[in-house]
Amino acid sequence: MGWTYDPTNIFARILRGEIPNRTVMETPHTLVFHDIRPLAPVHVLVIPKGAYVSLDHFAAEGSEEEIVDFHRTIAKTCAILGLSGEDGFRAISNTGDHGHQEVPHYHLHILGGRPIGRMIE
Ligand code: IU
Repeated sequence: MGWTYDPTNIFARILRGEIPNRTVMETPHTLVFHDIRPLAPVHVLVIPKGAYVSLDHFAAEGSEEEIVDFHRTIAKTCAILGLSGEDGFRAISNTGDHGHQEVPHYHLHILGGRPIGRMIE
């Protein structure tokens, strides 16, 4: 598959420090920040720092180090934000046009702090 990364997308600009964000945590490979339009009491976005368009792009072409770091960071984020108990949370990755992805830099939404319901619209 060929993925073309647009370096002008808003999350690339956040990663370059051109736009501020409310950071939850950061590692050499991963950034977690609060969504500017939260849909739940907790709504954060986990993004790789590398130039990946989407979940499938990251899964196919991310290095093992990046992929492990990304997922360990999810676990740490859940602990920091109090989501690791039995109440749980939802993780979503909107992908492409059918998935209604608006920002073309891979991001995983993590939503919690209330029952999220069956689907997010
Ligand atoms: P997507 O539909 O999965 O691509 O959602 C993008 C998300 O990025 C959406 O929830 C926005 O509120 C969020 N967001 C943001 O946090 N900061 C921004 O500057 C912009 C979008 I633009």
